[in-house]
This record gives sequence, structure tokens and C-alpha cells, in this order.
Amino acid sequence: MTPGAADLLLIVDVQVDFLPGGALPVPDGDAVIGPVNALQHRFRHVALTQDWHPADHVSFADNHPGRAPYESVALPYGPQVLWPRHCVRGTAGAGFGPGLDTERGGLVIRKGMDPRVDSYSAFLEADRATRTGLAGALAEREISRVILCGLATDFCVAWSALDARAAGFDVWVAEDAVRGIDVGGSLAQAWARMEAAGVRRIGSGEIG
Ligand code: VGL
Ligand code: ZN
Repeated sequence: MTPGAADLLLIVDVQVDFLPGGALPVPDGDAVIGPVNALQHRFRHVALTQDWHPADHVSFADNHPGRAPYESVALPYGPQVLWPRHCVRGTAGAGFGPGLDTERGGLVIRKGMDPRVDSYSAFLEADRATRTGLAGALAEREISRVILCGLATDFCVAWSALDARAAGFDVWVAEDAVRGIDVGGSLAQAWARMEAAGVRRIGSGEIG
């Protein structure tokens, strides 16, 4: 694949709290930084996302008395996994990972800012109704293909990839530039859902 003017690299949630030593570390998460940095130089359009929660966010287990991280609760929009408190907006944990090149990013999308609604996806919040504006911004830039990398494969990468497909983009995941959390089989399930939706996988070495 040779990226051109209609291609966007979407770097999902490469943030301190998702890296080893962070509040919600993705196993081996720091392994994505090298490939993600190498990929960026091959793209004219680069966008980054940041999970950016208020302190009273509904996805934090400690905001639900008696509940523990990784349990699921029923919310008005459906089941919600409860997470350790992470990526509280403005904190060091919500910052981009050390070593991640960010200067080529023309667009930063922050998500999960509504205290009552989570947003794994960079396009659509978990209520499946509130749009972040990313699809419109990409349409205005005449982007037709989105290549995803970052964290976590089975949550923010997968939901973003599926919503990008639903929005009509040609979608690829750079499989060596993502890592997953894997709670209760979520990683295999996410790959199966992406495959069924027509999301394709590519090695970052095949892009350039
Ligand atoms: C994510 C869990 C909670 C992610 C964000 O970036 O995949 N996962 N918030
Ligand atoms: Zn989150």
C-alpha cells in the first residue's frame, strides 16, 4: 500500500495511562510506539485521539460503589465495562505516551468527555448517537481510506475501525502497531467483528 492524498493514519489513544506503569496498562502497549512513529512519515494526513475523561466519568469503577474494575454494568445505552480510573483530562496519565511523535498530527480528537457516556470510538459515542465530528472532518479533507494503529485493539481501535467502515471509509488496521487488553475473550471477538465488517489487516512494513 502506498499512502496518498486520500489516506489518513489514525493513531488511537497512545497515552501514558495505557502504557506499562499507567493506570490501565495495555500489555506490551509500548511496543506500538516504534511502528507508529515509523508509519507517520509515510502519511500526509495524521490524526490522533485521546481518551479524555472528566473525574466523575461513568466508566470508572470507583464511581460505582460496590463495583470492581472489569465488571460490567447496565447503562441506558447498554452494557458498560467498568475500568480503573484512567485518562482523566488534564492529568499526566492522559498525555501522549513518551516517545510518541505528535508533531505531524493535523487533528486531535478527544473523546469520552461526557460524564454519562463512554466513547471507545473516535467517531461515535457509546450512546451510538452523538458524533465526534471526525467523519465530517475527514470528508472535508477528501479522505477515503483510514489506517488505524494504537491502543487498545479490542476497544478503541476496534470500535473506531467499525465506525469508520459504517461511515463508508475503506479501513485497515496495522496489525503490528496495535495491542489489546483482552478481557473475557474481547480480543478474538474484536478481530472477528472487524473481519466480518470488511476491516482489513496489514503489516506496517507493507505500507510505504
Ligand atoms: C480504552 C478502555 C477504556 C481504549 C479506553 O483506548 O481502548 N479502553 N477507555
Ligand atoms: Zn476510557
